[in-house]
Amino acid sequence: MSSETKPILYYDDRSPPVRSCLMLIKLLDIDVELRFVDLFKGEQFGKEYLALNPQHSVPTLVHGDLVLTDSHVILIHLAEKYDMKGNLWPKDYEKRMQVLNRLFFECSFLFRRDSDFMSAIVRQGFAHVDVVHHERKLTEAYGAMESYLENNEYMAGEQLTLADLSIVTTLSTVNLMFPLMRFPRLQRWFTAMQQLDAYKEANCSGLEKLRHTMEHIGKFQFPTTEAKVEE
Ligand SMILES: N[C@@H](CCC(=O)N[C@@H](CS)C(=O)NCC(=O)O)C(=O)O
Repeated sequence: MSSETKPILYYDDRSPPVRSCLMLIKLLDIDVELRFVDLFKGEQFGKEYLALNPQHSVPTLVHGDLVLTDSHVILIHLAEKYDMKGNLWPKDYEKRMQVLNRLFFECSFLFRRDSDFMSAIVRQGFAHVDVVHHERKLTEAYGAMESYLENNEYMAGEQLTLADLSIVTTLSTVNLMFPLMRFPRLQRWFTAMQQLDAYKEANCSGLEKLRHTMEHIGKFQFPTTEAKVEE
């Protein structure tokens, strides 16, 4: 693998894991070629894409001979290559493990629950979705994040890391439906994240597109919009 080769990111920016990668690319000003894969047209099932990523998901990053098919690994790889100061992916072992712990939380707990909810809306239409069930699952995840912030400014310590980028895009998606009122530390952290240029430039438009798509397919309206969140 040559790190001089330009990375290629296969993306659909309605996807929260994609938006985390886009935020990092903005933050580190990485020169990346972007190739759109329209999830709602089923382009992830195309033969060529499946050969690259049999999980038929976005994001996928191709960097030289390396093919990475999970946003968390992509974040780590790009930080290893381009975050020379080690701010977002700390050089200190314990701090790094803390970041990794939160990335796994996002992957296996928060995103999974968000994805279960969104998939239910797409499959069944909103009118048939057990919203109370999903609200319980997702507010439990809010509670976990509220405790992560008990002694820390950010999700994995006192500085912005990959953990915050990974979590915030999914959180912003869940927040379209379930507000953060009962979670003051999480609300404060989210408001701070919304001020980042990388958030404004790499999360807002994909989030808005997702909202439109979900409302159209699910035949309903989310109670919250990003504009309302920022008030
Ligand atoms: N753990 C993966 C999850 C990726 C994922 O599930 N992406 C969804 C969009 S949010 C997707 O591509 N779904 C299309 C499909 O499964 O066919 C990551 O973080 O990259």
